[in-house]
Amino acid sequence: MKPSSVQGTPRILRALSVEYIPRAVQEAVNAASCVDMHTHLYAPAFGKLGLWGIDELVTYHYLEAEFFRFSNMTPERYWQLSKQQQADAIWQALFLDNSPISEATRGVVAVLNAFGLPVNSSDLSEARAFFRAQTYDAHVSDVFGMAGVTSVVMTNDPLDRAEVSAWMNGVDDDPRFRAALRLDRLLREWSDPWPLLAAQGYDADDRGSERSMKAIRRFFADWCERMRPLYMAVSLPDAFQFPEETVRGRVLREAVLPSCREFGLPLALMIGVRRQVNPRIRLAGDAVGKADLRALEKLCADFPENRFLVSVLSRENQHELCVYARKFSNLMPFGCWWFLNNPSIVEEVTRERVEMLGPSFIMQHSDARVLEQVIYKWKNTRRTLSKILPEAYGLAV
Ligand code: RAT
Ligand code: ZN
Repeated sequence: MKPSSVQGTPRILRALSVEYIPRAVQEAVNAASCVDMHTHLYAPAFGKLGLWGIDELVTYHYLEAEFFRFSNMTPERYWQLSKQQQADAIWQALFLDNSPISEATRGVVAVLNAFGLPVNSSDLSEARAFFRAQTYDAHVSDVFGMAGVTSVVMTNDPLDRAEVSAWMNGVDDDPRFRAALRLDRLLREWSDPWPLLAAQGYDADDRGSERSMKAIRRFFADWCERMRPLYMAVSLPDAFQFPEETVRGRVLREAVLPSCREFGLPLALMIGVRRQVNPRIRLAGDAVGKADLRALEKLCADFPENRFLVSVLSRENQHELCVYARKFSNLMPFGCWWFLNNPSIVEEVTRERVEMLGPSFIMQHSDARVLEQVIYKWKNTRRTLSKILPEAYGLAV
């Protein structure tokens, strides 16, 4: 497996004397174009599924979580508001009544700045007028250009009704957007995927029977042909165990892993999320827990023909992940996910990974849910890399 983001200039840097390294690194990092390997963005063909513009930026669930810390408004009342009213309430609470100094609020300020829009205005009308004047397709190219991103990988769940109908209507090939086949509805314990599979004509049951495994493998084969995904992916709780004598354990072992091998796809495991500790705040209500990475050890050791892309959500699991990556070459750590995607933690985690793995990992993905977020998320990633890499190269010469 070849890591993508941190490769490209070592020989040049080795030939430089120490004092030129920071500048050379900065130039290389700024000039590099990125493939954003995990986002929640959508190609224009998916219509309304693709989120963009000021109201979506301001109501990003990272900001909603912060809003409820400041506002007296109950979540129940907030969910009754229109998107625009929600954005107005958040703008007032986080940007006018308080200082926008958190990572998520600074991100909105950075996007406004990037488009030359006012950052201290009492309302969002000018920003709304600007975004209304854009068409999504052309705007995507502009935004990717500003972020230095050539393409992004979407998150595509073949059991999600809205997605299924978009795919069934035919999705034009768009080289800016690649697919990833997301397995959360199939593998997560909260979901009941069987009626959804049956509705698509796959006769699977909740007992993990042989017939069921065959049906799920047919489901994968059909969706791989339709989506042409770059990888399969699933987010998993901190309590994730493998092997596990449950239906999920069986589906993973007897359907997911063999299909990944058959189609030459890595499996992305995003481990450590504790879903809905506060359901009142919906998407913002998920938390984190330290996972037992022996499950990962078992997967890497027992399935050497499978490749695993792995991100762990807990800061406490990061060092262990690096150690496992040194043991198993079929394990590729990627990104600083969700609550880790803050400059101080990205810096710490990336430094640790460079020290333990050299450039053999994927430094970052944006996880953007709203198109324009790639601008600030990749800008911040480049800034952090420009700080870390000169130190690493400086110590190497
Ligand atoms: O970072 C996020 O936006 C989270 O809500 C999740 O979507 C997470 O990234 C995931 O892919 O499960
Ligand atoms: Zn995500």
